[in-house]
Formats: sequence, C-alpha cells, structure tokens
Amino acid sequence: MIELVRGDITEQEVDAIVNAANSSLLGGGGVDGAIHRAGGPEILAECRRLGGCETGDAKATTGGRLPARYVIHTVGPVWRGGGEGEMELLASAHRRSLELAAELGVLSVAFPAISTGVYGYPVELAAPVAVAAVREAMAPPVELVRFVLFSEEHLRAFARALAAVD
Ligand code: AR6
Repeated sequence: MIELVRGDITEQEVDAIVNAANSSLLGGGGVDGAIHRAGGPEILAECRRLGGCETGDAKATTGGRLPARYVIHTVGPVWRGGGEGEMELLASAHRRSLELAAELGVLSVAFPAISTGVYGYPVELAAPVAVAAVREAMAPPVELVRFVLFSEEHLRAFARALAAVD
C-alpha cells in the first residue's frame, strides 16, 4: 500500500525513514538536518563509518532517538534540466532504498520528496517518477510506503501522480 501524508518525516511511527542526503552522508540542511537533529549524534557517528554514498544508491543506519528503527540514507540527483539522467537516478534512489528496506526486514517505510528541495527537482516531475519507482520496487516484507510531504504543493503533486497510476 502507498499512502500520502502531509507532515514531518522525523515524527513518523514506521520501521524505517528515508533521508534525502548528499553523497558525503555527513549531514546538511532540509530533511537531512531535521533527521540528524531529531535522531541525535549516533546517526552521524554511524554515517562517518559508511564512507559516503553515490547518487542513486542508499545506505542504512539505526534510527538513533527517532521512533523509526532505521534511517535509510539515499542521494537523489541535483536537477540540471532533465537531460543528465536525473529521472533514472531519482528512480534508482527509491529502488535502492526499498531493496535495503527489504534486506533489513522492515514492513513500513516513509519517504520524503527526494531531490525536490535544495536539489531543485521540480516536484511536478519528481512525483510521478517517485510513485512509479516505488510501485515497481515495493516487495515483501515491505507492505507500506508512506510519502511524507512537507507542503500542500508537494502533497497535491504526489496525489496527482498517485491518482494517475491507480
Ligand atoms: N519532513 C519531511 N519533509 C521535509 C522535512 C521534514 N522534516 N524537511 C524538509 N522536507 P531537501 P534534496 C522536504 O532539500 O532536495 C540537504 O542539505 C522539503 O520541503 O531536504 O534531496 C542534503 O544534505 C523538500 O520537499 O532534499 C543534501 O545536500 C524535500 O523534503 C540536499 O539537501 C527534500 O528537500 C538534498 O537535497
């Protein structure tokens, strides 16, 4: 099942939350900053041992003080106009996050709108890619994927994308 909520991903009572990180995995602003602030220093200490992450890939840590047991750190593409493989890299970030979630044995995963903040991917274009990638890659034991959208505009874009495939 795929569901949409407007809210803060750090407050989600799910098994794993996905972080829209950068390739250093050493923290940043946006959702990344919020996750490290809420989860505490243990997450960053684990991230330091991971040696970074390529765009389109994902790596996991524990959730520190978060309600979620794990944080899956993925790196979405920086938007450069759409001709630099952004769509495939965004799909890959979702796919790899779900593969990792399945390896961790989790049932529920929350995603933010990866790449649509600092990285500049227009949400109208990102939402259909994210929804399609999750529909394709979602596999047992994962049974719930929740997109947690920070603004009404993002929520509407994801609702349109989900309605188009349902
Ligand atoms: N819960 C849910 N969504 C949030 C939250 C939150 N607490 N905070 C922000 N968002 P961004 P990116 C939304 O910029 O574009 C970082 O510095 C936000 O409104 O966090 O992938 C990293 O270290 C937007 O819709 O991630 C990287 O350097 C979405 O999350 C870079 O930003 C993603 O925005 C990654 O950029």
